[in-house]
Amino acid sequence: KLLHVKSRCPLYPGSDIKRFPVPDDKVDWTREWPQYEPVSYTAPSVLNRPQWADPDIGSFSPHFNAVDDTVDRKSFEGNYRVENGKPLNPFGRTGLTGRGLLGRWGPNHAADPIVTRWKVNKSGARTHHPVSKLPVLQFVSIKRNDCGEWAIPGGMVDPGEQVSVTLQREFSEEALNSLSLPPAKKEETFKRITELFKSAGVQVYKGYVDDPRNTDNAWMETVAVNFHDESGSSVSELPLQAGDDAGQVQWVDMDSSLALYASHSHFLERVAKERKAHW
Ligand code: RP5
Ligand code: MG
Ligand code: MG
Repeated sequence: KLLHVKSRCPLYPGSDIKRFPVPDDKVDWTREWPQYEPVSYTAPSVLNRPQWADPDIGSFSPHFNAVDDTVDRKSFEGNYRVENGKPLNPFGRTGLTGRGLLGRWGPNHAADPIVTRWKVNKSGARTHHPVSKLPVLQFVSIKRNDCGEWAIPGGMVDPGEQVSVTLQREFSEEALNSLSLPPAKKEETFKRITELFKSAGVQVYKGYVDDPRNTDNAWMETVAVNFHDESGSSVSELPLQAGDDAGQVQWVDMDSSLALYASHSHFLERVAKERKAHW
């Protein structure tokens, strides 16, 4: 099992809260550790009860490990434990209890669209990496406004929403700025992007995300799907424009040295292997 690292980042994102330091050998819940004194933190933006957030535990006792009304509280990682009414992170201790910036107790489901094309030279021939000798893939990457890190343009699955819809919606919002396009452009963009996303895509990952927002009681999970523009003539032609929670957007060469948000480079590695591309 993966040893989460970003889920133990010393400073909790968007705050001045410091996590209780958890060494590698104390991550697993089965390791007894009476000295463990995690910090409790739930961001004011979550406590304000926006429509995407749960109430605090106490008066509220949702159905964990189940689809609760329209909210999917099942984990891709199997049944998680619930202790004193609170779900426990299946990947172990994080040094922080409560929900931090996450709205849901337990799993917070997201979807990550990995849109790729082959890198080509001026005459349109595929570019091969000098060391691996393999063709180089490029993916659409956004710069997150919250932390400034480059990432896949993913987002949360709305209650009851099909993952296929989330994938297309989040890509359109963050990489094509669909929310702010004039109506005519919006329709044209929607048509083009539906063309690419109507293919099933290749699912490369489904499960826990090592996200810096994770806590002992709330964590990110995702379905990462690759939509590949083989001929370079579908999305490649669409003008990229950052929108919603993205500050910048661009095609980025895929390489193992990329430092990306959360465990995103792990998902890209799967895409590279799948398509026999450079990594
Ligand atoms: C990551 O957070 C997921 O992999 C996904 O990319 C993202 C979803 O959160 P927001 O972009 O909506 O903040 O864990
Ligand atoms: Mg979004
Ligand atoms: Mg997002």
